[in-house]
Amino acid sequence: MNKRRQLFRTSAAIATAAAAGAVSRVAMAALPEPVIQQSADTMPPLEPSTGRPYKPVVTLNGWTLPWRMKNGVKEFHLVAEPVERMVAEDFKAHLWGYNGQSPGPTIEVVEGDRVRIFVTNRLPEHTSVHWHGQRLPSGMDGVTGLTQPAIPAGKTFVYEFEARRPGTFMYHPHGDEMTQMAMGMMGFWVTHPKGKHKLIDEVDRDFCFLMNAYDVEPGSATPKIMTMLDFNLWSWNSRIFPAIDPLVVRKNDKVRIRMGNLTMTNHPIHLHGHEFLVTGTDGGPTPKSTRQYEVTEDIAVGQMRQIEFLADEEGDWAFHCHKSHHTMNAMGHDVPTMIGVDHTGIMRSLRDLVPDYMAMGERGMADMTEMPMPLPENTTPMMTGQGPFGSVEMGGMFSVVKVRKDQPHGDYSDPGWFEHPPGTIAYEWTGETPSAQQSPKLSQSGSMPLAEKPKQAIEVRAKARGSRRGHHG
Ligand SMILES: [Cu+2]
Repeated sequence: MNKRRQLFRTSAAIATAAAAGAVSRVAMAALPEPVIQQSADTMPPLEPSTGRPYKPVVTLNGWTLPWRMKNGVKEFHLVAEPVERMVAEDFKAHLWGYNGQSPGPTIEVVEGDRVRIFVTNRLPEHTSVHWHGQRLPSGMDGVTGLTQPAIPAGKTFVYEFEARRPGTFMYHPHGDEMTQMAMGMMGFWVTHPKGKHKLIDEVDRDFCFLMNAYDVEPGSATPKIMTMLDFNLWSWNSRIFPAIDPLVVRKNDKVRIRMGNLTMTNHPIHLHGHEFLVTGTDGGPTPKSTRQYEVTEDIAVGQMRQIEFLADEEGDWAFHCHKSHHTMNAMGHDVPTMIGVDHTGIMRSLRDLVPDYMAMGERGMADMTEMPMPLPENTTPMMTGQGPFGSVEMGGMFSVVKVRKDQPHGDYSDPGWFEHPPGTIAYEWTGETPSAQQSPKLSQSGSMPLAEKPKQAIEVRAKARGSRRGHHG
């Protein structure tokens, strides 16, 4: 038994003792023992051992909550609590979550299942759980003040309903939501169809993750909860690339990816090398007549989407949010654009004042990935991720769909980088290059960046190397 679980058990035991023996051991056994997850790794699918059969999902950098059957009811135990989440290697965030991680565990049930969820509140304030998108009795909808009293700190509430329609859902608090969701409280829910469903195909791999966003000052660990739009960490399941696991599939696998958006903005999610169908939305499976092939699907705030494709092209395929600022990490917002600004003169005078001064971004921001700049404790570089050809220059909401012909069925382990067949990689032209004809309009107007005088004085802020990350200038 791990330390954390031991602690929980001990505190549960103390709580029992404090109630002057009112709660017997038998009563304690009335609750399923909470299962706590220590790892931020992608856990293998949890094959159902009881209840109706289904093909389980794989939660990216996450896991599925085990349950127990009690008199035909599927019982789960969620524990809302402060957690330490590894958002990236060497970057720990102090979040709130469920059962040891943020997001909480995925809950998987089958259409028609009777579900009972015990929610124990170990947060310093009250909470509730809203089962986003489900058909259920109004009093089970989890809206603090409207459909139930809040779950006070230290108390356990019980939710019970039938999972009436199959599809992709989420759960999150509905009480002090701004704080609790900014702190990472959310989880995924999948209701599998009972038997064959004419709109829900069987797939070989079924992935899911939530989109979330945090504002964590470089060097600190707790998100700023008042931030409304200017987040600096755009994450999938509270992980940022390159710490988001790849989606590993076997060539010709039929693949489903389920996503939910609990950030404050929309995310156009883009897949390379394949076309997909949107097979499910908030309302469940889409009618087949409405499906069209896409390579990008915009997912609005509070929405869930399912996409499906046949992975018939081998390779390492980028899969990411198409808002380019969402594939960045720990970014400062007040960095001026320096492209085309010649620092040469000013560099000399600035180096007299600040010996370590570095000019940033005069050729674009790609230099950032190669800059050996010391970072403060507990943060992560802005654009990283080493690929086989150098830096991927990405962070945030980015992963790789790895399609391999020799990936064993049901094996999710990382096969490494794709070995491209000879003659299939973009290559450098080494012959003659005819001198480019410059557009007459451009040369007349003299609008090349370096030739243009800035209309306003450009403010250049100098900071010594090793100063707080994200404020380069
Ligand atoms: Cu995005």
